[in-house]
Amino acid sequence: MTSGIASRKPPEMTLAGALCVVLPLVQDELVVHANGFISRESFNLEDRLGNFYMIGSMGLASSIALGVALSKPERRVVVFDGDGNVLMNMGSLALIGARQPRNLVHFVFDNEAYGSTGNQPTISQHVALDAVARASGYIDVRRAETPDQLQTAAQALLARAGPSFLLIKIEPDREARNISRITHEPPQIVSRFMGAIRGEQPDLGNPQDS
Ligand SMILES: Cc1ncc(C[n+]2csc(CCOP(=O)(O)OP(=O)(O)O)c2C)c(N)n1
Ligand SMILES: [Mg+2]
Repeated sequence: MTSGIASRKPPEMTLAGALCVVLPLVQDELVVHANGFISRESFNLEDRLGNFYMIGSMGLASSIALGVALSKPERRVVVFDGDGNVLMNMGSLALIGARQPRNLVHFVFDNEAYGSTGNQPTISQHVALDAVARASGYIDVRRAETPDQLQTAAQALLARAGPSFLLIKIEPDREARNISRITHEPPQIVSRFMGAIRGEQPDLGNPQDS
């Protein structure tokens, strides 16, 4: 008899691979990133003024996103979260479900590990985070295990009213990633993000714009 774990198909995506599918779909959304490699990988692939990178504090990306979503209902707010982060602050799922922010889309990159600190296993293998989100009251909950499923689900959720939740099963990075840290200081991350919330455009110094 094979165990559930042994018979499970390995995920087809790395974190970077999954971000490469999702990032082209993101337009003027505000994106709140969980700490660690999720922030760093996204920052290195495409830094945006509308990106908030959580530095250090685990679990809080979804809480910050909920606050922004409730105070700016006209803006779509996306969370790039990790399984370890979600497990650390699972009450945030309940609060999002209870408050029903229609403009909040919650993506969870689930590698079943604390990838940023050396792939120590989390318990997301045993706790179906999508089922927790559904029970908490998210109105559209999906799971993606392949790039095609991710593309279809992310596109749909970014175009619909939420709160919605997408569990993206990814493989842990097998080798240590030498990926650069966020180069902005925390106060700069905040002021850029506040500017993006207010709809300010970056000053690119292009004479054609004047
Ligand atoms: C309270 C707290 N404990 C531990 C850490 C160290 N730490 C930083 S990122 C991280 C792993 C986060 O796991 P997950 O959300 O699954 O994201 P992944 O690293 O797998 O992409 C840990 C343990 C921390 N920053 N804060
Ligand atoms: Mg993880």
